[in-house]
Amino acid sequence: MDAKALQALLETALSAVDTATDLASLESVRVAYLGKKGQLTAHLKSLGGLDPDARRALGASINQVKTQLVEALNTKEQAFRAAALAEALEHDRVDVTLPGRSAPVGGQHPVSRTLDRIIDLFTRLGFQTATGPEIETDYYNFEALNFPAHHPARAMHDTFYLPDGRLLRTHTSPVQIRVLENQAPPVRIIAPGRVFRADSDQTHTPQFHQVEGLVVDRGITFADLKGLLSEFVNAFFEQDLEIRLRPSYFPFTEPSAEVDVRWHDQAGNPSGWLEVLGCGMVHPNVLKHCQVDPEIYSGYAFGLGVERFAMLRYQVNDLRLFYDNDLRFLAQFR
Ligand code: 2NL
Repeated sequence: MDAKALQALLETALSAVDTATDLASLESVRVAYLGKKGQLTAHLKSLGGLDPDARRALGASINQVKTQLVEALNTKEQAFRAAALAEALEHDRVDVTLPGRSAPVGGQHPVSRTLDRIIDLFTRLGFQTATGPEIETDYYNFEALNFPAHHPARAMHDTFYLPDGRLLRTHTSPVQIRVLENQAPPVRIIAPGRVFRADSDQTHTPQFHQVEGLVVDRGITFADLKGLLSEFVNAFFEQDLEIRLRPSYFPFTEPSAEVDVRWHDQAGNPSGWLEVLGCGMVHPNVLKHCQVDPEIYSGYAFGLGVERFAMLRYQVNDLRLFYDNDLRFLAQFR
């Protein structure tokens, strides 16, 4: 290949660039000359067979041609891109009158709604809300609540223990113990919160929510307790419900009782008793642990499971639905 032939090749290539009509045809020109099997590439490969002087001279010329061609290709490409942009700016339009696409709206979880509702009702009944740590010591979760050291009631609680001997609270009673230690009666509080028990089946999840209540003052009686619970149950279920207190046992109350409400079927006929709460008069040993004199003060306490109240209010028949986080379930509570 001589200089003349090289010049002819350059001219043919440049005119091909010139006549390219779009980016695709421009790309085929680039491939035809500069691709792996392109014409210019072939010439560069053939240099190997020449003697050094000829190789140097022809190599320089080919590279010069290559540079010119690349420059022409780039200029043309930029022109095509600029034209495409100008065209798009000219003809593409955004219809600002189109309605927007709405983002999906979330809702409050049914357990949170129920918890808020319970707190709201007790607030109206004159209760302050107290909170405390989810990790507790044996003293606040058991000892101060009159669980004897090796009492089987501790085992009943299926406690999660930490390696250092602390534990995940099995009820929110420790919150109330802390308040009673720090605040002289009258005390009128609820303690809502997360609690933990190593128990899992259709009716138990290892983590659930509880609201406990505590009232300590001079002259507090079991009748005060029953009256309060009756008010609360009627307010929560928005109907006049009959309640029944059935004798029970908790280490921290004496006497202790389970609270049943007379439930009604769809037709409004009574369909039996349903247990909804546990309660009792605060055990004198619990008051003593908090430096409260049981000769002067008395108190009542109660505890309820928030998930249970949520199931009754929203007619949910499986506790686990609350924690599957299936949006088809949750969307029903917006
Ligand atoms: C239940 C029973 C109950 C209490 C909780 C309590 C707290 C203190 C002192 C005495 Cl600081 N008692 N709490 C009393 C009776 C029952 O809960 O079945 N809960 C779901």
